Amino acid sequence: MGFGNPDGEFFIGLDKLRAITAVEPFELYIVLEDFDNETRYAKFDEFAIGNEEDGYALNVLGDYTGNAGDSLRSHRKMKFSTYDRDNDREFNRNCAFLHVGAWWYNQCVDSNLNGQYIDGGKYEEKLFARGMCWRAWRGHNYGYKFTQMMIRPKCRNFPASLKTKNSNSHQQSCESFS
Ligand SMILES: [Ca+2]
Repeated sequence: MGFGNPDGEFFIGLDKLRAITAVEPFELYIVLEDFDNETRYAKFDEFAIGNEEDGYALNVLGDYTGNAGDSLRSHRKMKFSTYDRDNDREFNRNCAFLHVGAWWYNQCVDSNLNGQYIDGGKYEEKLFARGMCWRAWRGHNYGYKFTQMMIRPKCRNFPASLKTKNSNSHQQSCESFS
């Protein structure tokens, strides 16, 4: 079950995300908007997470393209951590508690898109990566005004206008789905 409002603050829920991404190959498209109204994106040409037993790990993360930088790569293969379920690789700390948001933490954080909304974006250094953080663009001490993670099947036949120039790069993995 997801929670929130699909037009506003919304999270689809890990069970549903797992069920969807297990069926066929998916792409992940992340949009970030800062408080200067600049928008950047990060696209990953494959995306899938594990099941509950596997801690909903970020198992599949394909090639990156975009202009926001890749702040998800270091979280690959990590299980999902919440404030009450510490699956990260920080021995003495709980990353989800520390950074106030559930995520696929490693040691801990290049991104934290479930972090706090912080008006104006910039925050004190001691609040390190507590906002909706995507390090590769605006660093650890900035929370974006808007973030969105979108997925879509990568192997179906979309209208030409929706296709990207890289859509044939993984043709082989798509053969059984096209
Ligand atoms: Ca820990």
